[in-house]
Amino acid sequence: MIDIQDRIRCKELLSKVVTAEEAAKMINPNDKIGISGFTPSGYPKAVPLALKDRIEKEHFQIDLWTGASVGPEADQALVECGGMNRRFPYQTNGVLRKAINSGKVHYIDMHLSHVAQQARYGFFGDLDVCIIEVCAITEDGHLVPTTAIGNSPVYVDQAKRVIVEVNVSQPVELEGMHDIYQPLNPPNRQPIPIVSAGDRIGTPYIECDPNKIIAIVPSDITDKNRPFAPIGDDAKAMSHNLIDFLQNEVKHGRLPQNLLPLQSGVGNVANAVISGLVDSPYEGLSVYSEVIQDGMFDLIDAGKLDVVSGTSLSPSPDGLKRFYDNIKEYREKIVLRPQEISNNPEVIRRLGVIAMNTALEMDIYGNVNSTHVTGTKMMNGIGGSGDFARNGYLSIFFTNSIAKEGKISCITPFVSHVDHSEHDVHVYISELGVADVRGLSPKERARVIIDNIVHPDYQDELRDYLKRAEAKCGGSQTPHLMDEAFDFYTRFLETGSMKKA
Ligand code: 0RQ
Repeated sequence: MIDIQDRIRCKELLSKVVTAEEAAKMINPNDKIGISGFTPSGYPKAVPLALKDRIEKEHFQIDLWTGASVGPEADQALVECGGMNRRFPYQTNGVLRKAINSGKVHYIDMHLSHVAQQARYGFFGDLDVCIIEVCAITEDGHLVPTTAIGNSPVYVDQAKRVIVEVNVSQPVELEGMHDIYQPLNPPNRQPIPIVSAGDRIGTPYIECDPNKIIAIVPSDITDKNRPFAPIGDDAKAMSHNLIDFLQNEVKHGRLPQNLLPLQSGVGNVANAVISGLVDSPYEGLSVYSEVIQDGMFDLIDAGKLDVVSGTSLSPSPDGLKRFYDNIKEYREKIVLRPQEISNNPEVIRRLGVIAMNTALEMDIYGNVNSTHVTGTKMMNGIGGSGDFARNGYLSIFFTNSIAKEGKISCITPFVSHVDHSEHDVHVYISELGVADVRGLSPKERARVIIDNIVHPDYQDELRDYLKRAEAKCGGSQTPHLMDEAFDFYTRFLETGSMKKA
């Protein structure tokens, strides 16, 4: 058995050490289970795998609440055995995605900052079990998380029973990186006292009543982080466009020389854009975000980034190795927080965060779809993009002008699903240019968007749509041809391409 004795510093808890199989037996059919983990990091692995084995024999289902996406040991294994009934608030697993889009799993796609408060208020019913991955248990029985915090504090607090996975693949040097703070419920809530990105306001552990801990399970299964795609020319072009835009803001005094705290979303584009800042003139940068990806390590190594606040470390496998190898240096600059604090609207607005997220597609008036492929199929989820986009000092969305070798225009007349409305976004950036729509009316916005970020193959059709919509609707605020607004999608579904024959 894996030796975890040194990591359990509260010696009376040693008697609770059991195998993953024994812990999985303590879970009941139909239980609501809240787990640690945010982007495939910091999630429990041994117990979900043992639970899958049990479900294969006994055939029952559970509901799974997380921080954000978790790895295949939970999001894939529990789907493949037919054990997952309900899942929220965010996922990125291909097998789970398929199950959601074929009606086999109920998926609730939520703003990530909302989950803790709603769980605390009982919006989703009572939480039966929390399974949390830790790197150590303190002398008082408190829990030291690993590479992600997510919703762990509230799940530990709310669950009737707590199962702890002590993972020896996670270094004990993680201790001290976390900053746990839980707001009180209204009307007793106080201002969250974070006034700069690196402020520490809480404890380095999650408080837990040792009597609630029913099992402690040793594990050495590693986080299943995913590699990023190589940084392509389009992502490089978006990054250059961003830097040009930011330089102009600094020149006009709308941003300080070291900018304001940066937030960057998930995925290849977001990672590439952050990496691109290594070649920018900025120094003394700070990050107030949720995920910490490889690009942030690049910026730290280049001496350009002073502090990074997030709720999870979500690097590629190479990036994780780089972090572990240099943990002593990186930990000085990184603060990990619960997601209700990393994504908190009050703090984001106070700090003046520059919010940078990625769209699947958007429309000529600036509404953004981040989640639904051609309006119906769930991709990942809104994640924290709404928390940051709505509350940022500057809200920027990136999109490629086209997808699927040009068969899809990522800018259409009327977006097929709205996650971020025209009211939430200030600037749109594609590989072709920047559409800065601050202070513009919808018709002005549409022209700036079509002229600057739409692919030439689709510009004429969108210009023609706008012209005819304006003619038909007179001077109306937001002209549309309702019978044609979704033609791009019907054409794509019928012919496999949005291009006119
Ligand atoms: O498809 O995977 O088959 O190649 O979408 O596209 O260009 O690789 O972009 O990895 O940056 O992901 C919006 C999904 C972008 C992500 C999204 C296809 C494209 C490709 C991926 P393939 P790229 P990225 C806080 C922030 C929501 C959550 C969020 C996301 C695949 O950024 O999930 O922002 N965001 N959280 O071909 C059909 C279109 C398309 C399209 C691209 N218009 N129609 N398919 N694709 N445009 C973090 C958290 O909350 C944790």
